[in-house]
Amino acid sequence: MSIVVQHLLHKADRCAIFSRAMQGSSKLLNHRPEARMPAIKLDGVEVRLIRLPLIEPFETSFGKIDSRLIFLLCMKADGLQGWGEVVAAEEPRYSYETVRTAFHVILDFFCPALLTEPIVDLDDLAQRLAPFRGHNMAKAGLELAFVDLLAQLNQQSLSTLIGGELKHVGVGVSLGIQPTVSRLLERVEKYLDLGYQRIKLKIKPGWDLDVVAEVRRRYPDILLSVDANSAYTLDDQDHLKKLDHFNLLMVEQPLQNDDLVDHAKLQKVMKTPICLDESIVSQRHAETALELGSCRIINIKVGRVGGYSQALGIHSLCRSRNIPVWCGGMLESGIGRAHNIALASLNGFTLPGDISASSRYFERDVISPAVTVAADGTVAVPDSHGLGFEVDLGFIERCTETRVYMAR
Ligand code: OSB
Ligand code: MG
Repeated sequence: MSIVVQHLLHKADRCAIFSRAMQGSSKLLNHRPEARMPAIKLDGVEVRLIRLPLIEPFETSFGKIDSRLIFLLCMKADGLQGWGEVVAAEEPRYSYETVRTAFHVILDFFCPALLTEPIVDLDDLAQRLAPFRGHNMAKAGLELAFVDLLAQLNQQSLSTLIGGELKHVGVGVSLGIQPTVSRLLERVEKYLDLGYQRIKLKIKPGWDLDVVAEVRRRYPDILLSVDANSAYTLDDQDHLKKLDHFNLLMVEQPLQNDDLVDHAKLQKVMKTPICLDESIVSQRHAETALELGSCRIINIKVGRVGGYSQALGIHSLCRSRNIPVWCGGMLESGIGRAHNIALASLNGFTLPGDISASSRYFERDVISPAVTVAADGTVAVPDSHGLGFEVDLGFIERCTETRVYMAR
């Protein structure tokens, strides 16, 4: 096993993460199920960190960001390159994972577990990462890259490979907290004019009922939802119940990020469907949430749940229980977004996803063509092999702050 680290843009604070020598692969991880098809022997995995400025700052109940440090993964095998993205942020606010924790676990543990022996299928990959607790976003990045490889090897689109049937997916926009209500109303108008099917407003204490009332007054009939990113507790239930006046499609993650029980209590007293985001980190959590009645809708993010293997399971579970699901977003680059589009093409994704046009996030995207939203608020599901978009390597190369290549 060899590793090459390149610091392209030197900064003192970035060096710490490279200071440790690579560990050898663990003997515990060599379990492999019976081969059913030719296994894929990875030549290596490349990690790149690239910084993309956001077109406008994005503010939620946990803070404001004006750029994304995008974590790209490229798996190489059989002369092909499979691309994935780790959606972790720089700070552990939405989740405990960060770009640095993902970098650490991928290079020190996950890659060694995958490079030692050929990978039979997605299940095999998931099984080899399963002994490592948590770090779902890091695991998902590898699953995405692997699924892109599989799709190319099978000469299928990502959507076809995972069983997607929709040719166009409905999309909405997630609008951050704005400096003023009038700024927010401008944003709402802009995205409605562009055709987006649903508007989601980020809320927090002090930016909630009045703001939602104003948007609803201006737009009595639009699909409107709110996302609190865990900014309240059950003590706020009387306040949260007032959201029932606004005919919202859902209220997303009102309570603590790791809670299921209080959400069930809240759902009992609220008419508006609760949608869980942060609280659903695996299929098991989804099963428990449905059992307890913690929500009536689930937002599926491949990153949050650890990749396609869990996301597909949650989708099937929800379909069998008539629970609508939709595809969440993490301000991904086009690579992560291409995977989101594929996921959202599954039949159970009946509500518009947080899948916006590339131009909603970045001046320039890492794929071409850029993702666009049609006037009817849909994004076309590509049918060419793999991601369905060209990866713009020249642009990626120019934006790369750190590149690491780990070879078998
Ligand atoms: O809670 O859905 C969320 C972005 C980063 C972290 C959490 C969330 C979000 C969004 C943005 O709402 C969705 C998008 O990518 O457009
Ligand atoms: Mg959310």
